[in-house]
Amino acid sequence: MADITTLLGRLAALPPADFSEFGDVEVKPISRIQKLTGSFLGRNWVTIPHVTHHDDVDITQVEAARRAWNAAHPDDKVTIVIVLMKVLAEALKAFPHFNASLTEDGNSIVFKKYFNIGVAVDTRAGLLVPVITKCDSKPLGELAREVTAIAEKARTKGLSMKEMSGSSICVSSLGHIGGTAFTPIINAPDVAILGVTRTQERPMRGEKDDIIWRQMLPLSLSYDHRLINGADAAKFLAYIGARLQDDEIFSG
Ligand code: CAO
Repeated sequence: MADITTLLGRLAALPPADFSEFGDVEVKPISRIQKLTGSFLGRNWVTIPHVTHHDDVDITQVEAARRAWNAAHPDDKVTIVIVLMKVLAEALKAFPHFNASLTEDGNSIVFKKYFNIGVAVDTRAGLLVPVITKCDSKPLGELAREVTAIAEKARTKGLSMKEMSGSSICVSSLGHIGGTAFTPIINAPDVAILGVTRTQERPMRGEKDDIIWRQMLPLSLSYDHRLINGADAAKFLAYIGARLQDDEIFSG
C-alpha cells in the first residue's frame, strides 16, 4: 500500500506562472497576517477530514425578542452572532465531543470544561479570531460589549496570540453581507466551527395549511469527522435550532 508521501508525490506540480504573458498584471506582497493565517488554514484543511452540515433554523421569535431587547438596551446592541454564542455555549455542554481536541499523538481526546468561543473578524490585514472566554456565564450585554471591543481592537491595533488562543469552537459570520451556506475551515485544535449566513424571510406551511412567513437563519457546521459523526452534527444543529425558538435566552 502506498504511503501518503508517495501519493502526494504523484500529484502534478503547479504550472510555472508568468501571468504577464496573458496581459498586464501587478504584483503586491501579501501581509504577514495573511501569510500566517494562510499557513494555518492550509494545514487545517489538509490535516482535518472536514464535513460541513447545513441547516436552516427558525429565528422569528428570537428576532422579535432581540429587537425588543435592543430597544431597551441601546448601548449594548445584541446581534444574532451574540445570541448564537450564548446558545453555542449551552450546546457545548450538551454535546461534550464538540468541546474537545485530539492530543498531538492522536491517541486521546481532551474534553474541555471551559466554554470559550472564537469569533472570526475580517480586518484589512486579514482574518483574525479573538477568543471570548466563559461565554456560558456572561450575560448577553457583556458578550456584546466584549465582541465589539475586541473586533475593534483587531481592526485597529491587532491582537496578541494570547487573545486568539484557548477556543472551544469558533463562529464565522457572513450574515451581515449575504450568502446561503459555506464551508468554514476548522480552527485547529478545535473540532468544529459554525458558519452563519444571511437571515432569509421564507414562506412556510402553517398549522392550518396556511402560509406563514418565517425568518430562517442558515447555519453551516464544519466538523472533524475523526471525532464527530454526521448524526452528532445534525443533532447539534437541531439543538441550536430548538434553543433559538425560545426567547427565554433574553431573560437571563
Ligand atoms: N442576517 C441578517 N443580518 C445580519 C446577520 C444575519 N445572519 N448577521 C448580522 N446581521 C446584521 C446585524 O444585525 C447588523 O445590522 P444592523 O446594523 O442593522 O443592526 C449588521 O448585519 C452588521 O453586524 P455586525 O457586523 O456589526 O455584527 P455581527 O455581530 O453580525 O458580526 C463580526 C461581528 C465581528 C463577526 C463581524 O463584524 C465580522 O467581522 N464578520 C466577518 C467574519 C468573516 O470574515 N468570516 C469569514 C471567515 S472565512 O474567510
